[in-house]
Amino acid sequence: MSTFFHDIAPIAYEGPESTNPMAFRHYNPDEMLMGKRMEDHLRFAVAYWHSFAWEGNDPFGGQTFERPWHPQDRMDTARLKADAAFEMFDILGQPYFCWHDADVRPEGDSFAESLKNFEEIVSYFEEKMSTRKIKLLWGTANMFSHRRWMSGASTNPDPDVFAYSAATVKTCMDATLRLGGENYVLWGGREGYETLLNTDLGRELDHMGRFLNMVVDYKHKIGFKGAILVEPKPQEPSKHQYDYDAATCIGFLRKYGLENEVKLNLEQGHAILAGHSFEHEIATATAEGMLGSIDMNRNDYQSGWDTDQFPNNTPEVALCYYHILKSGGFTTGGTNFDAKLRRQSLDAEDLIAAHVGGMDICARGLKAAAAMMEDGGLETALNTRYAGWDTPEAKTMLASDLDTIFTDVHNGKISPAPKSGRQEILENYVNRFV
Ligand code: XUL
Ligand code: CO
Repeated sequence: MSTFFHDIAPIAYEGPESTNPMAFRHYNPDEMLMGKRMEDHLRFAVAYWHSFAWEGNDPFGGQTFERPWHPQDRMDTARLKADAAFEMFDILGQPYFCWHDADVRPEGDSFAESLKNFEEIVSYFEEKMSTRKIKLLWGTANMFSHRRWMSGASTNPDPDVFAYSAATVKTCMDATLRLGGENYVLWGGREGYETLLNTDLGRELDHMGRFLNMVVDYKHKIGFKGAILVEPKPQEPSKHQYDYDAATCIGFLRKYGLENEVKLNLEQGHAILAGHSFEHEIATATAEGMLGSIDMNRNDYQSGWDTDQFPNNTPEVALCYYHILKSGGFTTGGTNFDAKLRRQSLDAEDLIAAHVGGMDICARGLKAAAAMMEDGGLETALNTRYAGWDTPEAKTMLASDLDTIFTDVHNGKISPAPKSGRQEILENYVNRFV
């Protein structure tokens, strides 16, 4: 049995005055907000890949972490890794976790051997989950790390890779169903291109649409009741990713008839890479009823790449949860920490502290968001700003035509009077809560 975190006790809520770095100061699972437990609002998940599979490498250097489960190419170390993961889940007490197939099992010499390894670990998870409350938020397939995926998965110019991708996703959906997962995620790792000189963009998009339809058909075939989610990201690893942002994904889903079957898993860092704020992405998805889940992290604002840091900015997080609460909150989705330590943060304690801090920041943001919802100040300001549209005249105008509108404007019946957007007043309002 792993004792990777041997001297770290389960993290308890001690309240905002606590100075204990290994305690929650805001995350209090049973605290009621807007009639619902905090744990049920946030639905935290730990990401297996960043916390247990990533070894600390960056483009300039290799592994910095030395864990007892390294190297990760054997089944005994895969089990040790699972032991450490569940040990951390027990310490944090978060309700969910997430994985890619490649995070949890060693790659075999053949598809069949990789699958055998995977199924053995899924059984090991099943055993561990049977004595705990921890659940699977989502499973997904890593179709971007191995060299076979270098030109994409479902968008690969080689039909054999499309087939390998389809078979891989089938196995990951089966495992997600087996573990009672509440969602299945597809992030288009290398579904994009480097240069149009060698890329038939239209054909690749059609293949991706067909692939996603196969995924949805299979979901219904096996009776998976969870949600299928796609995760937008504008670049990295491909220079041009097809799932650029929420709006691009929504357009794609509509084109391929999937708008009622697939929702979005939105990630803070990906929003930043796309030149958006996280709340923009969330509001875009909720406006279409397509918000599924979120990957919570933070990108460095200077670096310009996907730094996947743990969240540490309460005002940003508060606005994200404000839009989530406004849309009615999560259903199958939750808050997955798609976040990794800095590569100098070597210790087991760093891994726990990172999650404790992230969970606390999200709890603080949620409390601020719930307070703003209950106060209703932003909603009142919004209603006031758009009040003109509630008048019978505006409704009639909207249902009329250019000629009629022209007449009313031309004869002076309609004459716009500019009004303040009150941005600073609203920013000051938000600052009262965060
Ligand atoms: C990559 C990313 C992935 C997905 C799952 O940037 O966010 O970890 O969340 O494949
Ligand atoms: Co992600």
